[in-house]
Amino acid sequence: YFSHESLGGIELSKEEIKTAFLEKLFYGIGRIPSVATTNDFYTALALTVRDQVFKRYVRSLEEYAELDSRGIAYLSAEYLPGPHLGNNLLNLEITEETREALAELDIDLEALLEQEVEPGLGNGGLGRLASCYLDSMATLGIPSIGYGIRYEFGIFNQTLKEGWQAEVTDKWLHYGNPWEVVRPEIAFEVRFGGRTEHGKNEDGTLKVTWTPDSEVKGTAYDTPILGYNSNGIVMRLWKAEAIDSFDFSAYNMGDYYRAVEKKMRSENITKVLYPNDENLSGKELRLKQQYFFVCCSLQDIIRLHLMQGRKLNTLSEKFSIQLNDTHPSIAVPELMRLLVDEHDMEWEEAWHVTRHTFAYTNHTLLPEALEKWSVHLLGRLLPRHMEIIYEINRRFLNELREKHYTGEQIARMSIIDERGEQSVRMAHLATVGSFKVNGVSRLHSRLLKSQVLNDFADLWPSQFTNITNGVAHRRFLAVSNPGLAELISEKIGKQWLTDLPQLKGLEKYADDVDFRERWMQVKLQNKIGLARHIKERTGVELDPSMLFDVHVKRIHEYKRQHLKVLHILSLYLRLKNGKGEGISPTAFIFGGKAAPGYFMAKRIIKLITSVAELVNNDKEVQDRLKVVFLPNFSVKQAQRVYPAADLSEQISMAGKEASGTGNMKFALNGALTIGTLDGANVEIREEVGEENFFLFGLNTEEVQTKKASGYHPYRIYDRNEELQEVIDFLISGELENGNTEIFRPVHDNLLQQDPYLLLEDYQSYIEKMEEIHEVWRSPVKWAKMSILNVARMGKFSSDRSIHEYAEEIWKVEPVKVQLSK
Ligand code: 26W
Repeated sequence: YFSHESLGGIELSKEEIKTAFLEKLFYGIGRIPSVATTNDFYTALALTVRDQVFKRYVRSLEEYAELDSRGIAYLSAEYLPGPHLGNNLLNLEITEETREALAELDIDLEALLEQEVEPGLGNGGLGRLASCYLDSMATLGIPSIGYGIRYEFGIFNQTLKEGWQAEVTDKWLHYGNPWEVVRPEIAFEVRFGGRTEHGKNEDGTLKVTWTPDSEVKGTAYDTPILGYNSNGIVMRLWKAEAIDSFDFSAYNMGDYYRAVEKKMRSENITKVLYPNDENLSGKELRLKQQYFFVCCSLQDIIRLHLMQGRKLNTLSEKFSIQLNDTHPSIAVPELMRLLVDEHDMEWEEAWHVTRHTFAYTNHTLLPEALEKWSVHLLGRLLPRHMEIIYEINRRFLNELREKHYTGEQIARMSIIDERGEQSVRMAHLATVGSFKVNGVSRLHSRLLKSQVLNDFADLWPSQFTNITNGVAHRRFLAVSNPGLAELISEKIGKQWLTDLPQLKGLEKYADDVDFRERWMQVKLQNKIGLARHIKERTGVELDPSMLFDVHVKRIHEYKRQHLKVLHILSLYLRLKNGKGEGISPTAFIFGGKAAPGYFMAKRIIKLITSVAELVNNDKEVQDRLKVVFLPNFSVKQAQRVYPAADLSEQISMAGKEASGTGNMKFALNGALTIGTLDGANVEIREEVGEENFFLFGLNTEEVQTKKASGYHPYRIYDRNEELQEVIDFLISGELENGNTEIFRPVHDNLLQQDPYLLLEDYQSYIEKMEEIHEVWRSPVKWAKMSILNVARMGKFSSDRSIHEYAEEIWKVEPVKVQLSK
């Protein structure tokens, strides 16, 4: 079954899969079927599939090396790959053969898929986007490596305790990880602290030596990422370890325990992912993580470059390095250090190389999420880098002075923020050190240019561009919604798997009665599946014929989960007051994690679970409203949720959500959207047609005008009776056994500041929801809108995004590997 002919072109028969699987079970993990556990079976299958994945990956590597092609390094502190097995089966096109092979052994493929623990190496949108991009880079044949951190503990597992979020550590490696291979020979040293000395070389040129006070080693762990019926690339994650000399040095052995302690301290660097998706001020370990993975990655890139027999001054001709937000932006001074200090390049030449190598993607406009590191901390941890940053800044500010910038402008644009404690503005560093800067949706890129980085956009207009985000539609439609995928392929063929705009071909079936019925039948089956899952996890029983109204994403005030809560309470009170005629039976489904230290976000989770308790236990509203908070939202959960959603909630305050990608996954699975003109919602609405999108609320300009002219939430409350009732209800005690204080912080925040304009947008939201409930009562209309949404989502594949990065930013040609070679 490993015949050489099958190298590349993989056509595995059911029999071959069965044989390979049994051999892996026996020789790979020492088990026979009669005593094997589900995890044994899962691991054996994963290993079987991994062999095939490696064949393709090795084949691609050969091809890339032979062609000496331009390559891309994607630097991201976060990845959320989701479960690998199902996606790899799809990419190898052996899902059905595998299912049958296992069935003959009395093993259910679904149970094995369920067994996989996903690597939760990210917080949310940014990490998932990185993984979607690796999928598309592999599929398109872009020679690339995704570099990151192999956190031992990923994002915490969320459980609920009396309705509050509780965090449990994520031991994702406990059962082993069959998808990765360690590369002990690919390891680099990373240094911290100490001091620098400025001396002279023999030829009189300046020579800086950095004497660190600690060192660690980063070792590569590789996970191959396969494209659909095509190439493979690698996700290379670094794990921190003690450097070898600790183990051998006689000095340390004399003080054995101190040496071991040091070893343990080294390993701390990659111990845990910070579970924050906003500010993280002053966390030294976080800066260490960032530098650690950047340092290893750049050394690896230079190794690969030199290995091909090239000179370092041609680095930018052979590599583009994409910075996923500012998290890896310490790469700018690090590359300068490597070139100037370690490879004796002149500053000007090194700067030319650096500035032609990096490109920077910004993912947020929120001021609290823009990274800043205090000069004190950065200077202590990375003294040489601090010097280099000062030098970069000195030269940059001189350039501005030559252009007659005012003192005020210069202070605003400086990489060093001199207000209060001196700090390094990482977005400025990344912008100055890159040849391109992009936002992640049209609106976001416009705001980036006109607000956050406006001075830079004026200075270097052609440096700024937009690449609207996209999603891996194979994972989020083909793998996770097989019913819909099959129905689609039956009508328009399978081309959409690599060419999403082909979905357009579905438009003509929107008026086909039979097709509409089958369409809604698939949705119903998915809802039955999700309802079963929710019953198991939460005990709440949902009637699948209800409208499934879903709000899943990280919990954040700007995302306004609490606006949804206000809506639910308004419906509840209407029903209690006998005014519920217009209400269609609805199941409200929430999911999402809150940063452990984010007080308001955690309070919002408690609010949701309290409302759920109240509503679900009230006989009077029994078959009209249900509310669930599905704990531990993750890629795996997401793959169950999107296919079962009728309505997608994308209700952030306009101007705050950079793009959103959940919005795309919902619409791709036939959910209709209620949303504001924020992030990529704008473009989704443009694509699907305004008549197929439920719009509400202020737009970005209106938000800004409202705020500038003085916003008084109390006045809105004062004039809206129903809103009053809802807001008062928060502190009535009815939500929490007479406890009137528990939701007072939410109540007071809304009445006093309401920074995200919930009260302002409330009425518009409520009215749009009434319209939605009316449309829901017309299944024909709903089905048509749903079909048209899917048919018009072609733009939002990450294949399109990556194609744009390749053409506009990276200037890299795809290399399609011949599978049948
Ligand atoms: C400092 C800690 C930290 C960690 C992560 C700060 C900020 C982040 C990210 C910027 C949070 C994030 O995931 N941003 C999301 O990125 C997505 C991909 O571009 C966008 O679709 C979302 O709108 C954006 O919120």
